[in-house]
Amino acid sequence: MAQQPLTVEQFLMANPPASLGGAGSLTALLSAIGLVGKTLARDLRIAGLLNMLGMTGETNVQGESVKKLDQMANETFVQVLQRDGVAGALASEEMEKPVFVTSPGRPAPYMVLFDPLDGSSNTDVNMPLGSIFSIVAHQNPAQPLGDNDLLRKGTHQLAAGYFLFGPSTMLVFTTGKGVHGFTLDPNVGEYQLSHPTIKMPARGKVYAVNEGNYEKWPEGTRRYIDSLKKLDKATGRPYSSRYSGCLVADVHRLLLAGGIYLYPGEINKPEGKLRLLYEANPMAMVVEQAGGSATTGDMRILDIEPKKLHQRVPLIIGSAEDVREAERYMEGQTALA
Ligand code: AFP
Repeated sequence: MAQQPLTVEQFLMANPPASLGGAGSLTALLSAIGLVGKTLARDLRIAGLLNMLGMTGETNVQGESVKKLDQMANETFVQVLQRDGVAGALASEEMEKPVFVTSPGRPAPYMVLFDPLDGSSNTDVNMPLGSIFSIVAHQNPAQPLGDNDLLRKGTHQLAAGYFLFGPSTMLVFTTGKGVHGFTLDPNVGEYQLSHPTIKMPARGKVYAVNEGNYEKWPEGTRRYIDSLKKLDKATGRPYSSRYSGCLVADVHRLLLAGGIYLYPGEINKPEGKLRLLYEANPMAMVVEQAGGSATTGDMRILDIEPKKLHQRVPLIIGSAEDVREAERYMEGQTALA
């Protein structure tokens, strides 16, 4: 009989992440996050039958119209992680303020920041969706948590990852010891190790960007994207354009096949669109752990000192050589005439 792949819990038992506030607590938190993913996978699969498509009629802190599935996903994260008691604070793309969780006599060592449903423009058209999470430590568990405690640099993340809701549901995460991918077997109800120790190719042949914003970009960014379309066999150009509207789906492709994703700054919006604490930071930790890079065009994402919970940053992420080349253009330097 074929060897049964490890489940997430078995994998974490065999490779215990450094835990705070008692052995196994980070494993318990990751397992609780796993339950969120299973619940979302179940509901997303039949969303059209649950009257869960369309809008709620509300607007979130980002000024975006809230989809019913955004709200459902956010509530699922909060309900499951509040119950667990190891997370002292929960911050989400869908919530203006964090939720603080107090468990009397049981200091909660972790804080979880998440994008409950990434790719909302895909919800009603059955296209790929994701969820993104970042786990950071409560620096002083004896003290009550405040809003500013969540403003931690990406290098302080203890773990980060995402769910990809595609043809299959995957959980991909890192605890700082490489990146591992698990596929959910809905018949068994377990995530099973399908992609151990993912290594990102140093260079790819694919780029992912919303070219509809081309006219809004600074000169360096335009020149870089133009350079990818040049006929140049030596450097594998032209690259193919692959943009799904879902950061998780696009970065997952790059993690396995190489290439680059960009949501760059714009002339009138230099901070770009994506959020630092629950989109850019966790995806940057995953990609760096797989050998790739993540930058604003000038600065390593994980070194940014956060100032606001819903702060936005330009994101250029992917294969190390591709990101370095993009940076050269964005710094105005031209690598290729
Ligand atoms: P939503 O989750 O708000 O739809 O945003 C998705 C996202 O953050 C990222 O997943 C996409 O790559 C990008 O924004 C899509 O943005 P555009 O629609 O402006 O291209």
